[in-house]
Parts: sequence; structure tokens; C-alpha cells
Amino acid sequence: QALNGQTEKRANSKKNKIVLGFAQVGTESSWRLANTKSVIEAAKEADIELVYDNAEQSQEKQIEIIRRFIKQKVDVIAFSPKTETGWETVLQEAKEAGIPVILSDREVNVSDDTLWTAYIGSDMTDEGRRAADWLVKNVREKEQYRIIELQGTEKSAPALGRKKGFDEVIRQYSQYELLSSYYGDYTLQSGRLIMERALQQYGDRIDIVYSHNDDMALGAIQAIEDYGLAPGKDMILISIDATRPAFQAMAAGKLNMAVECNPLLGPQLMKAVRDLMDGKDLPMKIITAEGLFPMETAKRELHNRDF
Ligand code: GZL
Repeated sequence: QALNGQTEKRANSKKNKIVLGFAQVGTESSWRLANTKSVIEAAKEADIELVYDNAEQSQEKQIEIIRRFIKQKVDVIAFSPKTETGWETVLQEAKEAGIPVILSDREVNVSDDTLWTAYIGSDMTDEGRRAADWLVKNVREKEQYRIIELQGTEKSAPALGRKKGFDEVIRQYSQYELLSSYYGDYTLQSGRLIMERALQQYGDRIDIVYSHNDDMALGAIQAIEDYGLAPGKDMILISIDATRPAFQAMAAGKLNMAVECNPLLGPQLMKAVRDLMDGKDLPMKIITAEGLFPMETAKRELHNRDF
């Protein structure tokens, strides 16, 4: 049945446009909005019919959207999984319907890796390592540095990877101590609330804030200023994503460094979809190259950033 379904669908898509179902995780951050824009524009560019929906950070809703795509018999499904786990059942249903699934931006942790065809995104653990490497090389004058970590969505691949990579490096240096780590959800609001809590708990004992994304870092900046301290000076702040608002905060001297996480995955996703429909084999993982930007480069870089 699956084979026939696949052949029939392939034939169908040969006649018409390829139909891609994309289940986006939410609208939580500047990075996410840039990622969505990239997918929508690249689908148009590639003449692929995009059926798009947004789960507003709900895994149940994301599963519902994927089920709807299966019913609609789209040719390919792509999604950015909110968390790493909880996908076996719906991915099994897609497999039985003969619909390949591409993971966009975030990975899943499933017992059977044939349930997904390819992952297009960043190496999140490497992003965490790069953040810590920059710290140990550039923030080292004092005997002791106490760190607060603002994590992204619990059990999401970027939160797990960015924590793992950061910890791997920091634990090699006794002068850095992780005071506490809190879960946010990549939004500005959650960053502010967490930082308020951390300031109540630790006050000006905090030397460094490591935020898993820019939006939470911007919220932390507001909380630190409300507390009466100068972010970027009284406390070192580092973040991941390197979106435009991060460059503005660095140019204002309130953020010290941003690790790049590339949201412009649309073109790579559409190429993978087209290759898949042409019967080509896809590499399991397509990792995007990324850099990092210290505060000093912000003013110059700001003009080059369009997201
Ligand atoms: C990372 C992506 C994360 C971003 C956040 O690839 O999944 O989700 O770092 C976004 O800004 O909300």
C-alpha cells in the first residue's frame, strides 16, 4: 500500500507542483520569524506549493498539524520539533503513509531513525562550546566568575545542545562557577522574568549571564537595568542567534558577544525537498556554517544584518 501510495503521489506531483507541509514551532523569537520568512520565500522561489501552519509552541498542536498534512497527502513534511521526544507515533503514521519527513532547525530523539529522512540546521552543542570558548579566552581577569544560565525550551534540541556544549568547556576551568540555570521559552518575557528571579537570589554576585537566545538576553538586559546595574559592564552578557536586535544591544554596549545561529534554512530545505522528489539520496544531516560576533564588531556588522 505504502509503495503504491508513494508511486501514485510521485506521479501526481510530477503532474502538479511538489506540495510541502511545514509545521512551524511558533513565533517566539526574532530568529523564528526570520526562519519562517526564509521558508516561505524559498518555497515561492523554488515553485514548491507550501502548506504552512504554526503550532504556537504547543507539541500537541504540532502533532495535529502533521496529521492534517498526512490526511492531505502532501508530498513531503518538514517541521521544527518543539522538543526532542514525543514524535514516534505521528512519524510512524507519516512513514506508513509513504510521506518523507525532514527536520528543520531542531532534531528529534526517536528509537528508529528511519522515521525521519534528513536534518537541516545547526550543531547546537558546537554553539554552546563556541560561547564558552569565547568566555574563557576573553573574560579571564578575575579569580572567580559566577555564571547564570538562561536556557531555552526544556527538552528542546537547542537547549540540550547549548547547555551540553557550554558545560563541556566551562567545567575545565575552576575560575568559572555556574551559580544556577533556569528554563525560559526563548521569549523576551521569559528572559526578563528569569533574570528578575536570579537577581533576587544572587544580586550583584552574578558576573556573567549566558543566554540561549537573543530574545531572552534582551529581557535579561531590561531586568538588570531595572535592578540598577549596567548590563554589558557590571555583568558580562553573551547570547546565541546573533539577530539584528542582538547587534543593536551590542552597539549600545549592553551585550558583549553573540554566537551566530543561521535561521535562513529555506533554500537548503527546498533543495532537499526537490532532490527527495527526484529520487536522490539526502545526507542525514546538513549543518549550516556559523560564526560569532563580539561587541566591537557590532556597529560594522549591523548594516549587513537583515534579520
Ligand atoms: C535554534 C532555534 C531556537 C533559536 C531561538 O535553531 O530552534 O529557537 O535559538 C528559537 O531563538 O526560538
